[in-house]
Amino acid sequence: MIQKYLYGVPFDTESVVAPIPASQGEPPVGTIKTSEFGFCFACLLAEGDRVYGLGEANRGINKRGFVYVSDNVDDGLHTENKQRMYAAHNFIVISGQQNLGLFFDYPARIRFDIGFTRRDWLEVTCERADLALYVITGDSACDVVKQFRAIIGRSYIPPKFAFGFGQSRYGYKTQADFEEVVAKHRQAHIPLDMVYMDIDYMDHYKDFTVNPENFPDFSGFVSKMKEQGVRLVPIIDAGVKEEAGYSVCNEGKEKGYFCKRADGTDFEGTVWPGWSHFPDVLNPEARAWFGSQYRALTDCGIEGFWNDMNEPALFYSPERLKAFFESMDELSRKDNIVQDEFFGKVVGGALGLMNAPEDYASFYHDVDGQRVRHDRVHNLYGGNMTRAAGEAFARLRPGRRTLLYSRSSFIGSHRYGGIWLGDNASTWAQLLANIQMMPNVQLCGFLYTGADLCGFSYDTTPDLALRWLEFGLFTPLMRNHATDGSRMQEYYRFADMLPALRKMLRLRYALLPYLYSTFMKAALEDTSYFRPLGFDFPADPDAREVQDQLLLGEGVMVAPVYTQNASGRHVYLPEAMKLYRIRSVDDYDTELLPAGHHYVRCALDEVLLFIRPGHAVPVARPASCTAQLDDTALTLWACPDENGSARCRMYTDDGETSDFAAPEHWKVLESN
Ligand code: MIG
Repeated sequence: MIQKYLYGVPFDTESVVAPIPASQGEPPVGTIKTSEFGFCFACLLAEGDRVYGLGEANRGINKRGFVYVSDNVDDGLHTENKQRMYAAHNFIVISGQQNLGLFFDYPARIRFDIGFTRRDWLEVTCERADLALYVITGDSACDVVKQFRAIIGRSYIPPKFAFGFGQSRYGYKTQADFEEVVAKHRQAHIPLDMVYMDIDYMDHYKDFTVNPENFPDFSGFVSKMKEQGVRLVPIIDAGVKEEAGYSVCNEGKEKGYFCKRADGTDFEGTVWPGWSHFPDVLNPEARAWFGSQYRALTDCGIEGFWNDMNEPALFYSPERLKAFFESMDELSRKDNIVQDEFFGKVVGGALGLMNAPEDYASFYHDVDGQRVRHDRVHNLYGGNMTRAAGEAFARLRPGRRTLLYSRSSFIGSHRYGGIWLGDNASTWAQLLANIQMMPNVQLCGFLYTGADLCGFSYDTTPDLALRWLEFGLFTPLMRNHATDGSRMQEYYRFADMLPALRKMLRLRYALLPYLYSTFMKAALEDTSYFRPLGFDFPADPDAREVQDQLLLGEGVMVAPVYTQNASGRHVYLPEAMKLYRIRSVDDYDTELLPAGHHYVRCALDEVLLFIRPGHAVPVARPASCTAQLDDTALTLWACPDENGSARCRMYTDDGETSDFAAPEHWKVLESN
């Protein structure tokens, strides 16, 4: 059952699409306080309660024991102390004696104290008491999530090529750079479907332009790559460069489609292009206009994009930079400064220029003729940039699927695109974070997700590259991405690991019939792709505790190794399962393991896949790209039930059009 409670005058975030009448009175759980100082929901947590959700957030699958803040920020250092990330996914599921979902439909900063102040206490607070609270009760955590998914609308479905492997790096610049990356993958017999274009493909970081010297015939290049089975996927940033003569800038200014200062002039902030304007994607007209700009690239044959810097990130505003320089000027005239001045004004002043709350409070959106200050709707910005693109693709490429994912998001934008998990680092801790974030992100509706494999910042190592791939090969979005200046980490660079890396990438393609079917089921039936073990085995205390194994679709469990120099790991089996210890699609051993605790060997070049009783996994022959994949010639990996049979519900389609409903997409494969 879903109940909705309204407080004050909520901003219409459009997160929820189902019409739900508002209930009167108090919610069935917790206490609520509202005042001019804000809103507070509080309730007791029972000893055994797990708290799932919050999507893209720090720490474990069970969020208990920390404080999390939804206040979208461009912060690439995801250490355990951090409270906020790029996204606002304000949905939690409390699972224990009862199963309860809470969705706080609120567009600005909101704080979740989940057993941080007191272990037995949950408190959710925000500054203004204008919001909708959805309370969902159900028989199980799965049931609660399914009900939630049904009211927020169907998750975005990418084209099938997006389930292939994508190579990316901040720093690829010229046509020759991209050609080299493609050629080297092909030479090394590494499958490849996408190469990502980071900001250096643009002309001076101007959105929707392509550097004419580096790409003399861009359309020709796009189709040449496509002939080789490779899609080029360009990045689009939120900030539009201020430059006389740049048509996107001119038009946006003329039509009044950029965010404005209090005095009505166009707000300016600095990001990669230098001084930039921010399209007012909360205004439907401006959103349609910004979305239509993608046409410059779809007209060249581009079929996919990633949207970046859309929290929106602000390096600084001209006003604040000037004020900072003035205060430094003043300090520099002193003979000596006290340490408070050094740390407060010099260091703090410089760091405080970025993503400053004062800047977010200094510009406005135009929503239905109302002026809305940005900080009051801050968390909706990135998701509405994604929506701008998603809505535009429905016009520009009707009936076709377009690859799209975003860095910043809120629940609602899952209908228009996926997300990647932002700037992680090449550390083992971040591999675990990737594993732990996946189920929570997905229960918030974002099915098409993944993290930068190998890690984005710092230097990766060959073993981390391989171990991370051994998990990444199961994630819907599988992309290797790195920052400029870090160690080169294309998979073909790791001579000693190459045979194993290649086998793992080929394994991904072999598993695509299962992974794609699982994704489509999750999207079309509001079920899950990844989920915590506690969802299926809530009565099993050991299963509920598991923080580093995931159920994957109906029939599979994964247990990745995420520790350096480990050649095995502890695995908990809530039921008997068949272990496939895989070195490659043609080289694996199997073992039927009873329920219980096991130490399972898993050498560096092996991956563990567990199949549940009665289930089968269809396996294809690996291919060099998704277009080459033959999903008619399948073998079944299976764990028979007590009657000796195993099944898989398989989904196939053309991977390009949006006719999902046809019953002929489905068939049941059986092994006896
Ligand atoms: O300020 O475009 O998260 O994936 O490579 C950095 C350059 C801007 C941040 C993205 C990252 C991308 C990078 N961008």
